[in-house]
Amino acid sequence: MKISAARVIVTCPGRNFVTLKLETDQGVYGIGDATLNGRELAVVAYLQEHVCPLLIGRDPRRIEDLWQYLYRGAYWRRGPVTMRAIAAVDVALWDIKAKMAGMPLYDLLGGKSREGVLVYGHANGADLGSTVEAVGHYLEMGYKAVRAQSGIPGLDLAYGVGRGVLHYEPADAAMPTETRWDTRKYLDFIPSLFERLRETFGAEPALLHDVHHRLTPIEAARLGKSLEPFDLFWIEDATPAENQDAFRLIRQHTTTPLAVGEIFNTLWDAKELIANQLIDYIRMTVVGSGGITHLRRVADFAAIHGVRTGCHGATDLSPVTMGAALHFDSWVPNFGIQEYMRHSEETDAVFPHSYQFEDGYLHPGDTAGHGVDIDEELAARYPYKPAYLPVARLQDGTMWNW
Ligand code: GCO
Ligand code: MG
Repeated sequence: MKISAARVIVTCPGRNFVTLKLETDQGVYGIGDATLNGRELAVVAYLQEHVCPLLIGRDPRRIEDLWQYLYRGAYWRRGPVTMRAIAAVDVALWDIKAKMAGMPLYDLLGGKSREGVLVYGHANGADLGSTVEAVGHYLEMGYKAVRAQSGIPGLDLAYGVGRGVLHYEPADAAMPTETRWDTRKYLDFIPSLFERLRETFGAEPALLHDVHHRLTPIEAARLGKSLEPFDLFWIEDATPAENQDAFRLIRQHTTTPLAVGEIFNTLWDAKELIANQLIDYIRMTVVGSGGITHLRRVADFAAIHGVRTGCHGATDLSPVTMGAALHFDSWVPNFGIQEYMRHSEETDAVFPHSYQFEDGYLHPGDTAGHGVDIDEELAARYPYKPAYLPVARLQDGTMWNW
């Protein structure tokens, strides 16, 4: 059996997605997501110029060997561009293998460990009142876990606050939108939001919050401490994690669970965090971290240190990643939760899929493979459109972390 074609498909049904399609001489094909939000064409070039030519004629059944070939063989390891390219190949190969076996991917991984995949939705509002309303809306839809982000009094354009009720799309401009940040205003406001959410909705719903790398370790420690009475499921990306040791300080001060990892690319980015039990949830997912082959290694390493998974699932992760992640989530023994930011109708039409939401859980479906396809004719109607993520500056203009 041989790979006969490797094609990169770029489409923008409301936002940009990069998809790799691998065809074989036996008719069966597989697809993988390679989207890197705001830097999409770097991965397109990496794949088209440097990876696709290497794949033609190779045996698609040798997933592990191909992974090692692309990782070790490039000499230049790791990083968001390389690991997304490898992930796209890997996910497409797992798709092919599962289709050949006539099994849903979760069966090939070891079978289901649970009946459904617990997901959290994104509630946001321009102020406290509208955020409370938005959380109520998600609970009415059946969600059991909701992430709450709100506009901060005195600040325009807070992270995570969208323009519609169900859809939040940060990569919204041809040049990066400039936002302003003020840590004190934020730290003063956020506990009152979660206090109100608990008063309104009681103890039952799981509540989450994304700090989006904005705080220093000691500020993050203070936030975690001040949120303890409201029993959060997690706070995410409380401080940047290039220095993994930074989490030690946060951990010493608070029992609020910590999640991190959506921008990590390999186990090495998380090794100290996991081995020292400085976090509770690892947020890496298939597209950012070298595909299923690498992610399951991360999960196994996390399992022996009592860390659970919480895969990233924002809209810039295409339905192909969502499908593959749901098979992974269905199998992985140390599953925690899955993020689920709904895609637009246009995106869902370009990527027909078998996964479904029901009563707070997502189900991957029983189609052979990962259960997500691409309608290439429809995809061709939405040409690539440059779109950047915003940037953040402090009130005096100093560059900060968005
Ligand atoms: C999340 C993320 C996203 C990112 C986005 C960047 O937790 O879902 O923080 O909102 O900002 O994926 O491309
Ligand atoms: Mg996040």
